[in-house]
Amino acid sequence: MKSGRTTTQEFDAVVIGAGFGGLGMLRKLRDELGMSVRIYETGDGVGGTWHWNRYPGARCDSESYIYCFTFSKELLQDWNWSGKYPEQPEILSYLNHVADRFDLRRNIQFDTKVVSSRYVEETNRWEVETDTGDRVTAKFFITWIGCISTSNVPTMNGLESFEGEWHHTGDWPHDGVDFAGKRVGIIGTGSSGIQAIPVIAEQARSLTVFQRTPQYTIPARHGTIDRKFLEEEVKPNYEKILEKARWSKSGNAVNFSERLALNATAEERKEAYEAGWTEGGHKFLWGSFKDIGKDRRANDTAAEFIRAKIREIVKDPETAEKLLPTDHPLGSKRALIDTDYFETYNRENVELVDIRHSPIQTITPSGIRTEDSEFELDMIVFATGFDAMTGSFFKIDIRGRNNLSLKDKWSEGPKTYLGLQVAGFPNMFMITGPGSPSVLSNMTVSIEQHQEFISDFLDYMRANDIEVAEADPNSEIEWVSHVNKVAESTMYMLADSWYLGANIPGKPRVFMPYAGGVGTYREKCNEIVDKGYEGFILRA
Ligand code: N01
Repeated sequence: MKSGRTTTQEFDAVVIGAGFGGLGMLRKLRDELGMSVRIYETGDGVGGTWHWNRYPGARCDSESYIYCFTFSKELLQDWNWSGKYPEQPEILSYLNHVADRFDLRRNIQFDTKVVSSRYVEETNRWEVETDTGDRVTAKFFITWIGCISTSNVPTMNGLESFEGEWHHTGDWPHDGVDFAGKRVGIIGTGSSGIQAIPVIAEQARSLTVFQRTPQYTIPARHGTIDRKFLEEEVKPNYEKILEKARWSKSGNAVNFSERLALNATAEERKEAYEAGWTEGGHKFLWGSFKDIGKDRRANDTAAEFIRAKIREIVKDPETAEKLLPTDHPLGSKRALIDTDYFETYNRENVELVDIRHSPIQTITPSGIRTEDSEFELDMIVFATGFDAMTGSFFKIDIRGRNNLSLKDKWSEGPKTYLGLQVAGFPNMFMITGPGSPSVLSNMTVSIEQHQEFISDFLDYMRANDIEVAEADPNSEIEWVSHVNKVAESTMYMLADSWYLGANIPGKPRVFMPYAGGVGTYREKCNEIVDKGYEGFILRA
């Protein structure tokens, strides 16, 4: 335990995490409901994901004008993003600006990890303990611990013997990493890897990419934001744009195509895919054909278009062949957009190693040995992802009614009602927990919807003298079954991905987020509210 503070205080609500989720929750509960709130934050600053993920090339893939808080009209009008997609340093500045502008820091205790939180039936309060010795109680316990924040450094023989530096993208040194003159190896080609690879390649002496699964990725066409678009189309129409995003499938204000790839001619398909590739970003998927996400034959037409692009871009045919994704449909893993990812393999200083066919055997003091080669490296970058959605919960000893631990309750996969509450854990709320659209959407839209839902719920409880709110176990069973059923009809079930826990050895294979879409989910939540918070057990 860290030494220093030891306090015993009482709050209306304790919130974990000072990222987008925690900051907005604090503002709502404190400034709109007049509650006493304490946020505990492990880091030494605000930002959450954007505080930790400082790897080169880190940025969000929702367009910047829609990746923001929307509770303040003035903030929306005042803040000017510089990039089409917001980059990590700018998102962090934005969150610092929000924390200062709305005077949020005074309710945040930084450098403090919550180690346990226990519901005490007799008092109807949560007892929260931290690694700094704080023991506080709160009526409401609210988690914003990030869906993708527990870094996964896979167990690899010999890592402790490596004499160079190694880093994980999700836990990147805050004062940066110097690649100059270094032989760098990177393991992983997911969202983080494909962003970092082109940037590291430009700075390092050499870059060796250890790839297990080739990826589909579309050019992002990132650049500075179109000022005219921002000033003339976005800012005067913000409310309309935001409303569209809130009721959309993915939390973005875009138009989805109504056309079917299987009804189009080969030429029409090529034209649509070329247009999407040229415009770039996720519009390649949304704007081309609606059956890509539902019908494997339609999906194959888009997948084959991307494979042809890879063959066209990558000059060395052997490298191009290794980069071709063939073992899973397009969009079955997290959809990716990139800047010069495939082009990077044309650089003299970049080498691609296929570890699916020649797996890593061991890390040696001077590099990495695969089954058929040895690579001398000065640095290893792990872009190997996260123990997503549940990993961060399990780092805290969370106990509900009858001392039931969340870890035990979720031993076969997470069980929640709406991704908001867990039966047996009264007055505990999760912002974008498992079972909500969260990671399948523009996060800020999903986060704000949960902040509003929770805040309205607590207000309703107060107005109606309700002391305890808890998910009904039957509603939880029905919701989990609905989440599974919706997932079954998607491409997501056809790949090994972190959505299914497949990246963590021993993790139950359960599809964790809700794939029904942000708008549908919002509608369900609203119906539940209209029926007096149906599915929740409410007690005076
Ligand atoms: O992690 P990932 P990530 N040996 O799990 C490989 C969000 N995000 O950090 O595919 C060898 O996607 C693994 O291989 P495979 C976003 O939601 C968003 O990149 O499992 N390789 C894969 O290539 C995203 O989905 C943004 O075969 C191993 C890679 O490591 C989520 O965060 C940017 C391995 C991990 O990919 C996570 O992305 C960044 C092993 N033992 C992140 N274990 C944007 O908004 C894993 N791999 C743009």
